[in-house]
Amino acid sequence: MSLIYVLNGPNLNLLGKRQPEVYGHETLAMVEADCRRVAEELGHSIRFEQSNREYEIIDWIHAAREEAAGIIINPAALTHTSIAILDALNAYDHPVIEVHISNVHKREAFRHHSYVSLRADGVIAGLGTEGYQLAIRRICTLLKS
Ligand code: CA2
Repeated sequence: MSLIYVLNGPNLNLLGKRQPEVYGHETLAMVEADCRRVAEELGHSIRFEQSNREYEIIDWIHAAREEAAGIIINPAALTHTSIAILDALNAYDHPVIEVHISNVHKREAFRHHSYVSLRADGVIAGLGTEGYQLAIRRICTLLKS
């Protein structure tokens, strides 16, 4: 059994509470429950975290170096700004999947660039919160091969 980290950036604690037309009706707690169920079905476990603080996300990526067989990350707005998160992920040796609930490419131009995509092994955008479950399935496939 491997541990997979699922990390979420700023404001994602508001999921399901505001802007359902963009981000859907599921809360982050529901996303966590879905991720846990899918990971357990596939014989793995998850650590699921959210923070509004960039340094905390960086600290979790550092902890993942020792503990996690893969990282799924929705860095939220830090996707478009954080070289520090990119640097932390570049020091991580296992699979990384970047997830966005909305289709960032259909939105404002400033959301079209992602620092994290320079490191990610795969990127999922616009599939709603289901993207998290698909990312877990993909990490599990990569762990088998
Ligand atoms: O589509 C995504 O998952 C994003 O990562 C979400 C970020 C946004 O800055 C990215 O460009 C795309 C925003 C997360 C804020 O989440 C909220 C959820 C509900 C209500 C308000 C904010």
